[in-house]
Parts: sequence; structure tokens; C-alpha cells
Amino acid sequence: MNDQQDKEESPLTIAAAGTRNAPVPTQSTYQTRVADYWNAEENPVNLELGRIDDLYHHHYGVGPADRSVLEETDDALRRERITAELHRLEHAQAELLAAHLGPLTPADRVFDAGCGRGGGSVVANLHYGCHADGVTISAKQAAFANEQAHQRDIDDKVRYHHRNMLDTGFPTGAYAASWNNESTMYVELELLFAEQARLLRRGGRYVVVTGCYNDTYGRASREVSLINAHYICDIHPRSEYFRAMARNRLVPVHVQDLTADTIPYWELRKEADHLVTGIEDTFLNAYKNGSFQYLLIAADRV
Ligand code: SAH
Ligand code: GPP
Ligand code: MG
Repeated sequence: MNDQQDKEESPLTIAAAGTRNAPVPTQSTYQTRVADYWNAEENPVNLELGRIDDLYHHHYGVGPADRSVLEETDDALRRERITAELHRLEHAQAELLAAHLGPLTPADRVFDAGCGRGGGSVVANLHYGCHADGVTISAKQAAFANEQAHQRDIDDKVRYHHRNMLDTGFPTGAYAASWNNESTMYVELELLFAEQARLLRRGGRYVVVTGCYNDTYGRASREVSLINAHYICDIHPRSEYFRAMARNRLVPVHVQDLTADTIPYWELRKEADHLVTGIEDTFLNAYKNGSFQYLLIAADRV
């Protein structure tokens, strides 16, 4: 956090115009509670996986799981092998998203909306050599991610900011690509896509990976509501993504239902006694009863 705005940002700031002396919150009470969650979050399922190669992800995994790790008889080694396999699956998800951002050159700039501890922007930088700006509502995550970028010696190109993704203050049209990896359920999609479309240059690429509820099921299921309560979020229906994109100059070019691809990750995570958080069965039930889907959408900014 080395630019002026980040240093000065606090929940209460003075309005620039009109009500000069009235303190105006730059984030809602809800957003402050979300920030509290992420400032306090230290789940082993995130930290132990991240420590393996200093790529810290806050998203789930995709692809076939090597369940032979469960047969390991040495207890410590078994835990280690399960942790490594879950990390491999989460990393595969990050790689899948990054592959949809390109082609990009090292001169290009990308925007990581809701960047967590920073893994996604590092993956994009490793792929393309590009510049990256990540934003998170958690000051602690932004500081952690900047320290990681410093350790990797990529802090000249990859920067994290404690900002609101709905109101970044970043320059219009400055980005060749941008994404939300499991962070759209914290915001109103109309407001988010308006900001994403503003930041992207014409012809830029936007990618989202998200859990959404399935319109064909009806409304949000019990499981979807439990996931919302667990993370303090508000999962949108699938339809809302396409409606809000169409209204904001984002035209889908690729849609992929990743539901079947993410189930092996949850089936394995469920067996990881040293890592479970208690939400595993809820995800599996939500996916299996058809009320919830894991989706990737890539769109062009027109
Ligand atoms: N994309 C990351 C992290 C996903 S976790 C990854 O794939 O690893 C969700 C993230 O969204 C958290 O970092 C949280 O701080 C962020 N977030 C939630 N609401 C936000 C907001 N209004 N502005 C910026 N970040 C927000
Ligand atoms: C992933 O973070 C979870 C979210 C960002 C919120 C909900 C996402 C949906 C797809 C509904 P995490 O890696 O911190 O979660 P966990 O601690 O459970 O691994
Ligand atoms: Mg996690």
C-alpha cells in the first residue's frame, strides 16, 4: 500500500463536494463486516495450502483429484499429501481463469477485483509478465499480498490496494483484462460490472468464476442460504450475471459450467480432518441437489 489514497483510506472520510464537513462512509456497514471477516480469517485450509509455494488462494479447486493420497498410512505424510493435492486443484482453478485472460503482453495491465491474499495476480504475472492491480476490502489482506509480491521481487509490477472494488478510483480504460474470482457474491452485480466496464479498454477481456444459484431450481435453496451465512455473502442467481453484463457492455464469449469439475475437490476436502471448516457437506449437497452451480464466464468489453 504505497500510494496516497491507500494510506488515507479509512471508513470515514470527508466528502469532497457539497457537505464538506460531513463525514461520509466510503463503505457500508455490511462491507465493514465483510472486511472484519477477512481481517480475522486464518483457516488452515488457506494458510497451509498457501505455504507450499507462497501462492495464497481463496477459491476452490477444479479437476480430477488423486484420491490415492487418502491411502497413505503414515499420519503426518497423509496430511501433507492431502494438503498438497488440494492446493494443486486450487492452483488449477487459478490457471484456468488466467488462461482466459489472454493474450496479454508484459506491457498490459490487469485488474483483480477482490484479490484475497493475492495468489491470482501472481499467477497472471507469471503467465503473461503483465502489471496487476488487486483490490481487497481487507487492509490485512492487502498488506499480506504486498509483502508476498515484495518477497518475489515483483512488487514493481504487482500491487495490492485496500479499496472497494465498486469504486476503485483507478483510471478509465487502463486495463487489458480483469476478473472476479469468487468475489462477486459480496457486491451488487450492476454496480460491479459498471466499474469493470469503466476500467477495461474496448476489446478488453473480463472473466468471472463464481458460485451461483440455479434459476431452474427456483429460488435460493437451504444449502445456498447456509453458504451465504457462512461467508457473510449473497449468492446471485445465474440469470443475474448475464442480465447485468448485457447492461454494461460485457458480451459473453465463453461460458463453462464447472460444477462437475469442482465436486472431486470437495469430496477430497471433506476427508481432510486437519483442514475441514464444516462447510464441505453443504457445498456437496448444494451441487448435488441442483440448486447451486460453479460457473466460469469470459466476456469481451465492447
Ligand atoms: N479472488 C481471490 C479471493 C476471493 S475471496 C482468490 O481467488 O483467491 C473474496 C475476496 O473479496 C476477499 O479478498 C474480500 O476482501 C474481497 N471483497 C469482498 N467485498 C469487497 C469489496 N466491496 N471490495 C473489494 N474487495 C472485496
Ligand atoms: C472462498 O474463500 C470463498 C468465498 C470467497 C466466498 C464464497 C464463494 C462461493 C463460490 C459461494 P476461502 O478459500 O477463504 O474459503 P475456505 O476458507 O472455505 O477455503
Ligand atoms: Mg480456501
